[in-house]
Amino acid sequence: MRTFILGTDWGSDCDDVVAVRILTRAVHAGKIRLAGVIINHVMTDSAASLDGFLHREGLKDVPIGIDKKARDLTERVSYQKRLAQYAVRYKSNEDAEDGVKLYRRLLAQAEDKVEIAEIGFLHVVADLLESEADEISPLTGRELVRDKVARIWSMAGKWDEDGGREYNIFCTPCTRAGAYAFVESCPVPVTFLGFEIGADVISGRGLAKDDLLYAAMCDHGSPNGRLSWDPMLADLAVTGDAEVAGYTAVQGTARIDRETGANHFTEDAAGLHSYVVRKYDPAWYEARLERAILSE
Ligand SMILES: [Ca+2]
Repeated sequence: MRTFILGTDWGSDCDDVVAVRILTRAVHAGKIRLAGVIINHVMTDSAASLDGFLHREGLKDVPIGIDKKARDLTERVSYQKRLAQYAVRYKSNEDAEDGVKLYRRLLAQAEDKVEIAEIGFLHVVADLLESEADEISPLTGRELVRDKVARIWSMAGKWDEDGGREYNIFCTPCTRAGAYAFVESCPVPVTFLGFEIGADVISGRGLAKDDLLYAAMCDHGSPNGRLSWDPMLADLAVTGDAEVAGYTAVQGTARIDRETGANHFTEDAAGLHSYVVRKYDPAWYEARLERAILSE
């Protein structure tokens, strides 16, 4: 079975919660295993709210890591307090392991290659790549990723124009530097799903009023659904095949401008990077996401 580690900027937008719903339903359906979640945007109730949601989703033993450096990111709380009420294992961020250490531990322990789905900022994965050998593993982070990661799926960038800019990359100097370092040094294939993919696709419209995901979306101010960047990345990653998930993949080499966060792309059949292009209209993806969100 394919194993995933999720990276998320859990907190500022509710599309991360929709994405986690898609992943937890995929776990229950026996499609994937979720080995851990690393939070890369730290707020007061980050770990507790994620733990609470995972427990309510029926996943009770997923380890949570967090960016202990928590550099220059803003606080915009919406659903955290509500979800934190259900926390069991992680009552505060102090209970969560450092994100890089958890990545290293999960990769060192993995018997088969895993995949990383990233629906937030890229600076913690970049820190993983730059990490040195330690008590967890004699391998550097780059060696661990090379040996233990099959592919990284990243919701980041804007690929329908040269010089496009997208939040997960340009948000702060920290995220820009992280995205730049990640793209330059990641030794395994990366599939990007850009801003343009989810910008007119709504998900989370068909939820029951007693669904905790619905409550979280209301807390965010999105009772009628939300744009679908992270859910579409989750669906693409779980599906594991761009064509089947409704996309054409463009292969090549991505580049990030460290100062502005602008992205560039050079097509190359041998490149390690790809970005996806939609094949269908928004309704096709909305129906697909609704099935993934509501499946038992
Ligand atoms: Ca996100």
